[in-house]
This record gives sequence, C-alpha cells and structure tokens, in this order.
Amino acid sequence: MDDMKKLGALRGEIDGIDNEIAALFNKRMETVKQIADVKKENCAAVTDGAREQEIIDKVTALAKGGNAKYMKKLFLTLFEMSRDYQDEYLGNK
Ligand code: PRE
Repeated sequence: MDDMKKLGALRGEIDGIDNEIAALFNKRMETVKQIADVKKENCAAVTDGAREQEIIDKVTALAKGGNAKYMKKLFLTLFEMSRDYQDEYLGNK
C-alpha cells in the first residue's frame, strides 16, 4: 500500500476509535450525573481523592507501551471534568 493510502487507512481506524471514545465518554458522564444525585441525597462531597487514586493505580497498571504517564494525564483530566460537571449540576458554582 502506498503511504497516502496507508495514512488514510490509519485515519479511518482513528475515526472508529474516536467514535468509541466519544460514546464511552458520554456513558461515563451520564454515570457521573447519577453519582452526583446520590451525593446530593447524602450531602457528600464531590471530590473523593482516595477513589481517584484507586482509579489512577488501576488504569496506569493497564497502560501498555510506555503509556502510563499519558494514561494518568487522561484520567486526571477526566476527573477534573467530572468534578466540574458535578459542581455545575449540583449548583455548587
Ligand atoms: C469521580 C469524580 C470525582 C471524585 O473525586 C472521584 C471519582 C470520577 O470521575 O471517577 C466520580 C465520583 O464522584 C465518585 O466516584 O465519587
């Protein structure tokens, strides 16, 4: 396959992966909304540092090929968005 065809094929693969990531992101945020509802009922804080660390430990262990530091960065960003979303949804800011 020539290089341009190869690039096109790889970008097609990325497009498929991005669709899956977008669907999983929507699913994660929908679940986060349900967590916010439970926290509201129980007057619990949005932030749970121990839970975040537990997730970081798990997902960095799942990272392959030197991806651990990028996996960590990805999840720290997800947590930040999750906390922001919950704070907005709960009217905390
Ligand atoms: C979540 C977000 C904020 C908390 O600091 C911990 C984890 C997450 O996005 O995974 C979800 C959440 O609010 C929770 O598990 O309590």
